[in-house]
Amino acid sequence: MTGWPRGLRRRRVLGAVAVSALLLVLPSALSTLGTSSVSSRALVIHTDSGTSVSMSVGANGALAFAPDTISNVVAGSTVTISITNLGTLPHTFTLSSLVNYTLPYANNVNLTDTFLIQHPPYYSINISATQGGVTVATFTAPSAIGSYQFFCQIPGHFASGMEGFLGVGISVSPPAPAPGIGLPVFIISGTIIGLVIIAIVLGFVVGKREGSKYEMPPERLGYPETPPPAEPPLKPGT
Ligand SMILES: [Cu+2]
Repeated sequence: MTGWPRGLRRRRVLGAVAVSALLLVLPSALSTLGTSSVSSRALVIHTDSGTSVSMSVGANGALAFAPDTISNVVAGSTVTISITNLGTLPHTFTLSSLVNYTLPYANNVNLTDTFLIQHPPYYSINISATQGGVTVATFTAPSAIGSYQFFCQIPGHFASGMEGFLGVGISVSPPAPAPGIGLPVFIISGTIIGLVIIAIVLGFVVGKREGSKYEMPPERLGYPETPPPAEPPLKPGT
């Protein structure tokens, strides 16, 4: 290395910093993309006669309820949930009978079945698989104050994050993201994309460096101008 002009060297360092920052941010950005397909919206309305909720499932193909939280339901009041299926898969809205208990995610896709045999649901309804179909669930809210988990009973759906919480007399927070395959897949794909970017950048830098040996005019690199090649001697008679 025969000394790079300062400006060029600074640009290379800045480029390396930018690529490193991208590599750090990319996997988490991609994993955010993967998990934020359905956001919770304020569609819970409380009136004297109870709580009414407009909910959708299967938005953008996601296995999720939107919203996935129903807060501040009055104990013993009537809850009416209108569930629109935006996809074409069958689902269930199944409300746990256990107060302040969160069924954890597990790799066993039949986990909810096992759980529900031991703890029959407080309420459960099949959601029509017809795209655009609306299923109306009406039930009386539990009498005990606290958080009640609801989920989809179709095998694999709960494990993919199809769940939420109903708060009786309290405000509830959305469930933790499902571990699923989403995060590892996005970390792996993010890493591959990062490696490809490194390869492209390295190829560009090395190529430029090799090319500069032959193509970059010395005066542009700030070197003293080399004398022009000696002209061939004039042939006699011209
Ligand atoms: Cu489902």
